[in-house]
Amino acid sequence: MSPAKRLRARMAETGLVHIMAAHSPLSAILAEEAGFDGLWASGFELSALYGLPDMSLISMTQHLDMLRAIAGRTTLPIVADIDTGYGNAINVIHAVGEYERAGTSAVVIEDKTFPKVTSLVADGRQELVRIEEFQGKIEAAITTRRNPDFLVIARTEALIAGHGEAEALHRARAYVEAGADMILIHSKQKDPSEIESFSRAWTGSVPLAIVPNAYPDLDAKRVKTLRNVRMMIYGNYGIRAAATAMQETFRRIIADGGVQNVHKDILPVEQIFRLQNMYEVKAAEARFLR
Ligand code: SPV
Ligand code: MG
Repeated sequence: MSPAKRLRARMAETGLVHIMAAHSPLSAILAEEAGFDGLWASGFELSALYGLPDMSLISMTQHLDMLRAIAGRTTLPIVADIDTGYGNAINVIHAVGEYERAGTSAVVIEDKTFPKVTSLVADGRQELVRIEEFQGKIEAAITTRRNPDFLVIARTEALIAGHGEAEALHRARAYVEAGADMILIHSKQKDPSEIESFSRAWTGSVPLAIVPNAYPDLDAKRVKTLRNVRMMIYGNYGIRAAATAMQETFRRIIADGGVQNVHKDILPVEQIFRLQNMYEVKAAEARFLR
């Protein structure tokens, strides 16, 4: 079964899949071990990994290189955040071909103009493309995919851009008409009311995906009371967790004048060997090096 088919099956079976952001193969391995249903190849996380803002500065090639490395070290389905699709519908055709060949199970394309600005920043320049233009991008993605199980998820930034629920619903319906398999509805409001209201008002034929970055109170239990949400994407939790741990450890090393205290609070190197597949490689050495 293809990873895309597995992702669809898991969504049907559990009613809600949990997709963790991954910015590297190591973070993907840890997400798989923790029990997530899939990975989010997040633009925000990869940008942050490079020390850059999430503003279309990371190229498609950089994102694909990391995604291929991730796909090589995990069995989880990957949902790729392809931002605006790197340009117009022609860029989308190229991108979807590349992402599907790289082993992706789904792409999320958002209806902002290129170059985009990250959604959650205060006073971000949030401009949306015309509905017809974005419908063309969705249709281009649907036409390009080879595996019919590959999901094309249309993300509307209407709430992020301050256009309100009616416009968000109008856009989402138009994107379903164009063939989208799911709608990702995003919000930067600190409480979940905007997302809960949208979800209750949604009568479209496809399910919703959400990214509870700004409104952390919306947990899985609460999401399940909403009728339509089938995918929760933990959009920046991998890089924030990694940065928190590194910041704390690095500060302690400076404060302590050495690693004598921190060493017992971080993973022992044997655990890193395990995550690196060192022990399997050693077994192969014993078998094949003559
Ligand atoms: C990402 O993780 O890149 C996302 C989610 O698109 S957010 O940063 O909240 O827009
Ligand atoms: Mg993104």
